[in-house]
Amino acid sequence: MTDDSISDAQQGIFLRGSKYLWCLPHVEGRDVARVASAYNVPMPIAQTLIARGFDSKEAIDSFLFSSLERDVGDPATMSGASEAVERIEMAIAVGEQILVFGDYDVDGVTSAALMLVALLPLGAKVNFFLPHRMRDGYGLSTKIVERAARNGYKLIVTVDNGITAFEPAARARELGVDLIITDHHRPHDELPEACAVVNPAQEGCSYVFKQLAGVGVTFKVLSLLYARRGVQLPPKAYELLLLGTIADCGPTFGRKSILGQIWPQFGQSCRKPLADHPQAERQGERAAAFFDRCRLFDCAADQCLGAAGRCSAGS
Ligand SMILES: [Mn+2]
Repeated sequence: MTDDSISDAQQGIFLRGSKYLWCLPHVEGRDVARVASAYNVPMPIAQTLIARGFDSKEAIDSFLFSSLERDVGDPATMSGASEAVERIEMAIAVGEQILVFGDYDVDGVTSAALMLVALLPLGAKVNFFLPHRMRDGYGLSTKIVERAARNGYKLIVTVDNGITAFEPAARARELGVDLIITDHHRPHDELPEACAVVNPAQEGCSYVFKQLAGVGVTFKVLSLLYARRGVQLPPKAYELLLLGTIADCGPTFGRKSILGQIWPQFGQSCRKPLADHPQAERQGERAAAFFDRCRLFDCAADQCLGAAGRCSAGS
């Protein structure tokens, strides 16, 4: 913020960082103390919770202690998810070749990896294509569809892209290649013609949480597939979900739906490092340590995986 706006700020706490002057919203000291003692969390965490609107017991409980049963939306309520699952099941049953078409950013890479990690153990004949940032550009193209058809693919599943792939969808139809679109970007008024379009942002989709990353949408389709088979997703699926989610849309990470999906499983892979955390004994401190790790993780993911998409393939 600029110095001019400081005088406008009615109340609040100012903190001077190395680059910015931060204005923290004013919250009642009494409320901060009450939340800090009720949840056994440090005062700054209590202050942040209240400042961000988590001021009732229900809101704080839901944020800090989400559960899969209580807080996670049913994937069957996501428009197109059932159709997508049925088409993928058919491809597995008859041994059709499936091409997963991803994206070059962290969300797109983890979405494609998640598809493979989940479909390969089910016996799917599945391969992936990640576009080259410069050579292929973003999103499914008619060129890729034509190449996939030439190489014998009968089903293309887009992840983290495809919601505006009108021409590629029409070309796939002409070539007898079925297309499933899974995406989280904002749709246009019309949708591409495809076997199934899964995107919580599309009109009429009743799935409750609209801000899923691409990897979150991929996860919901796969969790429906696995639920219908009565089996558990591989643990790796949750790590990829976490990685893609925090790298793609940090601000929505921590919303109860996302946290609810990944907390129990990620808790397992984090158990050792968190147990090593000197102050990780109590729930609130575990949560704080968890978010610290996520911030680090976010940077690392963007730096390492995001950078990979900017590099030339080299030799
Ligand atoms: Mn994305």
